[in-house]
Amino acid sequence: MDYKTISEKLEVKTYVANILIAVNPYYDIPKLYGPEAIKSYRGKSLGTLPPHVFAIADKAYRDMKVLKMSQSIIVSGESGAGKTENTKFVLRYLTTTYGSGQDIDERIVEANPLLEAFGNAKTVRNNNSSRFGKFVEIHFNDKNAVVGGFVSHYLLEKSRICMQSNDERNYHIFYRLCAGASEELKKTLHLDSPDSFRYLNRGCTRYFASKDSDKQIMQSRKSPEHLKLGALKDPLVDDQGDFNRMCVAMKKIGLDDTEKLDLFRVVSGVLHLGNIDFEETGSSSGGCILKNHSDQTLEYCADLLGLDKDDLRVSLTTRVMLTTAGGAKGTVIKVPLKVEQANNARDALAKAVYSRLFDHVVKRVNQCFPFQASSNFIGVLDIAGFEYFEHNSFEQFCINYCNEKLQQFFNERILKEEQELYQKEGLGVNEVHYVDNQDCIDLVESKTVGILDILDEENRLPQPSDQHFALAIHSKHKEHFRLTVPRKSKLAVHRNLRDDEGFIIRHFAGAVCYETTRFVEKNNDALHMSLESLVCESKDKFVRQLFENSSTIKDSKQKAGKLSFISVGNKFKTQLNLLLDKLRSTGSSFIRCVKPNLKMVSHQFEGALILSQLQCAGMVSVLDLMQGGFPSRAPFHELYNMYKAYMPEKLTRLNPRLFCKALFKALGLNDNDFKFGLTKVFFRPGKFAEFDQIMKSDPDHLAELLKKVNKWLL
Ligand code: AOV
Ligand code: MG
Repeated sequence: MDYKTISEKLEVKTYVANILIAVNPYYDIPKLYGPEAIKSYRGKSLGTLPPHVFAIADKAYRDMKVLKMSQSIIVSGESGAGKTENTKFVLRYLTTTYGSGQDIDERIVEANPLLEAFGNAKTVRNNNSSRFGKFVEIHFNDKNAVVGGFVSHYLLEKSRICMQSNDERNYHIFYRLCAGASEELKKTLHLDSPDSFRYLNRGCTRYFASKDSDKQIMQSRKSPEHLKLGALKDPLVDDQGDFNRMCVAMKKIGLDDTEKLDLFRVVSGVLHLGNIDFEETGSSSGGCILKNHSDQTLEYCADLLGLDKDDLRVSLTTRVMLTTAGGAKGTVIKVPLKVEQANNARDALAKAVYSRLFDHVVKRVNQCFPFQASSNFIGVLDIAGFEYFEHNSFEQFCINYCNEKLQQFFNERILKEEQELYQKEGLGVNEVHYVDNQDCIDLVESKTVGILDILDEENRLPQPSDQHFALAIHSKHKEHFRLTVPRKSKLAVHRNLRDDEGFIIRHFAGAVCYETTRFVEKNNDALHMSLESLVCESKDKFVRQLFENSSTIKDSKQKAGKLSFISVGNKFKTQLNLLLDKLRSTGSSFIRCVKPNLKMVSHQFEGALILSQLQCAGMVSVLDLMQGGFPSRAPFHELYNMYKAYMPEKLTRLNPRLFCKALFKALGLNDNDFKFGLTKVFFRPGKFAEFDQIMKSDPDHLAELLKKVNKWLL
């Protein structure tokens, strides 16, 4: 079939084995997801009704109930493919169908608008792109009714807080607050024209990597349209309406006005912080001072974050150092910062405050659906898929490492286990070859020699550098099959990079060239000591709480002078391994989301684009296996137990396997549709549902059929 025919035939969703492939339709189909649809999928076996995310959700629920085991649903796909929307459908389905009928059900659904306000942004790939990963658990009690929820979050993209690429925006909350706040609130928060905020009016700028220096230079690319609209207003996004919807959601999950104001105050504080400008003092000490016009901004920012404005000024323009010279060892002195360093300090503070605020939002959301006793949970993982851009940095490195781990899990679950089962059951199905990616995972996460540890080691050096880090990787892994130098790239943009500017990893989904500029900086979550102590001692209780568990501040005496280090990469590794342990302890289902076109429009299917996504998702190897495989199965004894009650007495003494053989013969099933293993019967795709249908038909009919079994046996 050519692509055109495929796209004409392609419906929104289809299954490969028990994996749902969901194509983003890019238009609302209320009937497909409405209350009627939700009702119709309740309790139905996979395959009885058209493929649907509700069918996967229901399967997870039934598996949880029957197997008494927690379940996970892993939703993957590239940016804009529909992961977040499908995740929301799963949550809505489960809370509507199996909820307790109390506030908790609604709260699990209504937590999303709040999380999205603080963690989503408009990008060129998706107007509502999640810039963090999440695993949402719905917990059930021993009667299998919803009792609560829990959200874990991963890797919020921090660079976006201070800078956005061309045509992209900062987090929604900033624009929503500017557009939706009442006049009074705007006055309290000193919110002026949103275009006047540095952190918001840069969505029309673009970074170009400079060839002759590692520095990135910024070039303004304001389009006339953009100037007219201003950075605040995006024609595709309704900030004011979204603000109101967000406030309703906040209320529903139980946030009171004080808490709401706390959030808005810190958001505004970050905006004002971004507007502080520095200039050289011109003195021999080489330091910098705040530009004249920044005084008012400094005051606003200090006021909103509960800081002393002079302390803030000093902390932004100097750094605490520990002298070792002239016998005065251990004396703390203040070293003036250059303009560029002060800019970095300001941005680092903004990122720290905002990311702590996001942590708080997640924590607060978790408090709104607490649970005491949980028997099992169904977790839904919504995390960015494999990414490959022209320029790839630390963020892509982390995301792709995560996808290697998830791919391994997918392989383990779907391919390895399937193959092993066929062998064990003696089905005689051909062996399927798939690439084991453990070597790639080791390259990233092994102790000492793994890239993450090499990076940490670099961060701990007195003078860490991105170049030294890149060279260290190449020298440690000269012969590694998965790793190579940029020169060997197929693409010219990468071939221009020197060995100390990047590295290429051959991922399961393709080779990606990572540019190591700013890896060292991005791997460090710690603030300069003086900034850290400043916020930790804020007069504002809320701000103080955000920084409560700050590890760096405790041993400040020893660390003064050194830039302390908190590893972003290794924290992610730890989180990820915990997540995988969790996934491995659950039963799993997979939803692979597909983006039909790059224009984000409905009814357009770009075949090559879709195919490459299916390849990246490991679907091709699954198809190979399933083509000759038997995705549904039922143990003989289960079938036997299920129908024992209908059997004449003497037959109940029969061996379950023999009974099943008789049953299938009597039902007149086609021999090609199933296979008998040692302990189970295996069905070709879709055939289990047919069988299930027959068995679930009316009792008289079933009795008729069982009589036939009887006859055949005798
Ligand atoms: P993503 O989560 O996979 O991207 P989303 O779930 O945000 O993608 O989907 C992107 C957009 O596609 C949504 O805002 C909707 O407009 C549309 N869409 C997706 N699924 C459906 C559907 N089932 N029906 C109607 N419209 C849909 V990212 O978070 O960027 O990786 O970081
Ligand atoms: Mg998303």
